[in-house]
Amino acid sequence: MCIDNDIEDLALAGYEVLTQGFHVLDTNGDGVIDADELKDVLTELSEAIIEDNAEEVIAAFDEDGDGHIDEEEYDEFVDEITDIVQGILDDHEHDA
Ligand SMILES: [Ca+2]
Ligand SMILES: [Ca+2]
Repeated sequence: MCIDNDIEDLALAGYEVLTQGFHVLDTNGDGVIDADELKDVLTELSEAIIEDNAEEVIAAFDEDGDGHIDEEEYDEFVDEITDIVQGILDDHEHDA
């Protein structure tokens, strides 16, 4: 499934935003990250994911093709995301 790469790209993009550094999240430059700043970043990320990929993600994990993700399909989705994120973290540890 090509969706795997899309999800990996998204997970990587999110991870990269968080690892770009403190100053990227500290948008008002006051030296601390507050809840609003974190919320803004997470909102932007999730909006990008929702706008670009919601239908593709549904299609990729909707194994019985009914147009919805049921609980079983959801569990597989979470497993997949977990594997991808874990893979990214493992790679990162390798590089460090
Ligand atoms: Ca701040
Ligand atoms: Ca389904």
